[in-house]
Amino acid sequence: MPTALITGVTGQDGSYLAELLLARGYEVHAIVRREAIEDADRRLANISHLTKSLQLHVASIDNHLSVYKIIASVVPDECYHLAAASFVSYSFDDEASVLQSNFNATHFLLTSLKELAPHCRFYFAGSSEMFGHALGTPQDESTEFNPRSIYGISKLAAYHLVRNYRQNHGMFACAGILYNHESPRRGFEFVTRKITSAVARIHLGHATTIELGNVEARRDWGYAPDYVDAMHRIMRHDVPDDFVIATGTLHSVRDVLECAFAVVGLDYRSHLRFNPEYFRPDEAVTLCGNHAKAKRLLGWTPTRKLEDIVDEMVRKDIALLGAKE
Ligand code: F7E
Repeated sequence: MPTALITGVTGQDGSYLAELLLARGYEVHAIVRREAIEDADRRLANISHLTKSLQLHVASIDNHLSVYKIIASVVPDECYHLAAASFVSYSFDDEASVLQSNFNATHFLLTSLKELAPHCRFYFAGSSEMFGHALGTPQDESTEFNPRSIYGISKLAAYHLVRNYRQNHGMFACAGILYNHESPRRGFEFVTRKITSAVARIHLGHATTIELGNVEARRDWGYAPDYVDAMHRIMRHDVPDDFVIATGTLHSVRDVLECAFAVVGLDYRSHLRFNPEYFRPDEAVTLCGNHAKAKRLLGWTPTRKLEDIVDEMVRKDIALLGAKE
């Protein structure tokens, strides 16, 4: 039975990945923070149905010694590094912590694996934000990186580290360059979930409005379970390599609003308020990915349209809120 180690298991992607690996016969270990264990109802919600099947290790991946000890005891065959400060902010307040957690943790994992489990395959969760002010569209694996946010810079720095471990240390280290991907397990701070949870509140009479930033902003939105499947395909490919995972289709935040409110028969225009606090000034360039390489070499294609993803999210949010009433 192969052994996998996941960081970021409590998040959207980590929880779907844990399900996928368990279903495929893996022994699955995961690193979780003490704070998550102490606030299990809220912070382990995405994996509450899996906790009996998972082997959880309580530690912070910001601590090199903790990471080293866990790798020494698990000796994984595959390591999926999904944990990250993942909210894209253009404020300078949290620069140090974003840089630190996104770069250092990747380094601690790679260096420990190199010493203790050099056979282990390593997956790094790269992001379309690494393309930033992209120099071409749609972007593919040969597009030059030009990050515009500290998040993008931190991911790009860690990505270069991953490539270095592959090229200079011979490790099976690879990266998925993932575009936005959504599901009912998405964090509430991201725009799709912010919208679908607001629709649920409005529908059930708990709220009347939603405040957003730029509703003309466009994104290449896919379905999180598809993207997790891509991660596994990347890891099972013959050679370590990097892949763009995207749908190649753009939609605006306004499209998401329209789809989400339509599920409950409402017109978003009666409920939308603009709040400049959520407006990101530096978004002139729209990112759209070309997944041709993943299709050709991994047989991967996206399976869901945005309207179906949003429909599932709204219905789940209504059920969740309804159950609390
Ligand atoms: O923003 C616009 C906002 O926060 C999407 C992460 O997974 O994908 C994600 O990052 C768009 C942006 O995701 C609001 O300006 C308008 O254009 O859902 P988001 P993101 O920043 O694209 C990338 C690929 C990652 O790697 C990240 O980890 O929506 N927008 N009004 C708003 N966004 C938010 N959050 N809130 C608003 O009120």
